[in-house]
Amino acid sequence: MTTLVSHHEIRDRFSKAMSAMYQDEVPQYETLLDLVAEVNRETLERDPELAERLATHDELNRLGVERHGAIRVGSAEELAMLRRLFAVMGMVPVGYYDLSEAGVPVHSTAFRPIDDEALARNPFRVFTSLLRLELIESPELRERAAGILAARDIFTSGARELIALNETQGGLSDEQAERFVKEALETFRWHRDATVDLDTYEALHAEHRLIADVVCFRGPHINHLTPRTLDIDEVQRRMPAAGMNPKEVIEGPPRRACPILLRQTSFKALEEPIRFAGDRQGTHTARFGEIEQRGVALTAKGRALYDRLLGESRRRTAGLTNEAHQRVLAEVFADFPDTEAELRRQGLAFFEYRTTEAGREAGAIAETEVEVERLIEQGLITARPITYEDFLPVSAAGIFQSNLGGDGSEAYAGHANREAFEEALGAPVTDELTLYAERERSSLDAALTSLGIPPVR
Ligand code: OOG
Ligand code: NI
Repeated sequence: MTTLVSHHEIRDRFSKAMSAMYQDEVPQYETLLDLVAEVNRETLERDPELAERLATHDELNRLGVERHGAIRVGSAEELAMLRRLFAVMGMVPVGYYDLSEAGVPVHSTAFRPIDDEALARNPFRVFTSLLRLELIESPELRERAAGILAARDIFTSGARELIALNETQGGLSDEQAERFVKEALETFRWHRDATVDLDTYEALHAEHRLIADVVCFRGPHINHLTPRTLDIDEVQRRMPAAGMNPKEVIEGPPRRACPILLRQTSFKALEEPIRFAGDRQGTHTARFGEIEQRGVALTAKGRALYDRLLGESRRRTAGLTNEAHQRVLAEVFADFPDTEAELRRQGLAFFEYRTTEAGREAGAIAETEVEVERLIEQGLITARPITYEDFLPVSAAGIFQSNLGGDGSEAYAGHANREAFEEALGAPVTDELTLYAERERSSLDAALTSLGIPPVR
């Protein structure tokens, strides 16, 4: 019998190997990691309460390892194989994101771990986009792109073997896992040589920069990695002095007492030298570094309010500097409750419940009709915000665009097509709201049961 290492162990090793490779390839990313670590350290020193809270909820461990990456692929076969590759690391497709509306001809999912323990260990996620060739207008160019994509194999034969082995064995041995990490990493490596000549690159580039990025290279180079910061405003402020060129505005909600969803910014993509077929030199701009600050996951009701307020603010923020942009956002988001109790009472955000020491001592409670808020006030249970583990399509489009250059934000007529995406993927994507709701529900049931109260329905 082969002893298998856990999928989570493999994910942890892989994410570290990926980070080391990217620091090596993009030295500015290493600078960004240092800056984020410095700001996180200072934030925790300044706010011991936050430090304590993160520590008691298993969030401190993951802070240092936390990151996400992003890749873009060109065909159904590539996407389906990636699904099997990520499964080796306990990562499954969660969520469907349509970016065509924002003028980016892709749709996407995030491969990520889903259970609590796995998230606490290493929540590494990869935002994965599939190019929508059907949105290329010229049939001739569309066929050329499809032909180029069909001729490449973005996986090593070693990776393919180990992925199949994982499926038959239900996992990998330690030695196989080591090899897997090395072989899988090859898929995400940067290539200075394009597979096409400069003319082809330019034709595809003229159609959309992103199409050239996906089609003209041997593989889907990792295009950014993203550490998690506790104070994104401060990192954004310090970026220029550290030699980085930040994108204009921080995407997502404004700064809040109770952070919601996800805020993101990046340093802009670097222009890098490329050798094209036929030995001509050129450049390509794809790779950048991003940072994120995560807050509480919102319910469907909370998300609808977020989307409405963001929509309102957009009309007023066009072309503003980050400072002014954030001021407008703060004003508009005054309508979004900003205390945990209010977020809970109005059913806007997801929480995880636990019985406290006092609750355990109190034992069974006589009444059957008890309000959760009262139990919290009495100190019998606690509620903590469940971290949002996913992405935001409007923010993602902003990140795409600031790194693709130009504003190119004309919407494609093609709309969301989740069925086509799942067909290409070879599996349905998991609904993220269901995951948060289940986590909340089961934690509340357990807490109430421990107090002898029948679960509320
Ligand atoms: C993905 C951009 C989206 C995020 O964090 O929202 C993204 C890409 O540029 O491929 O990474
Ligand atoms: Ni990202």
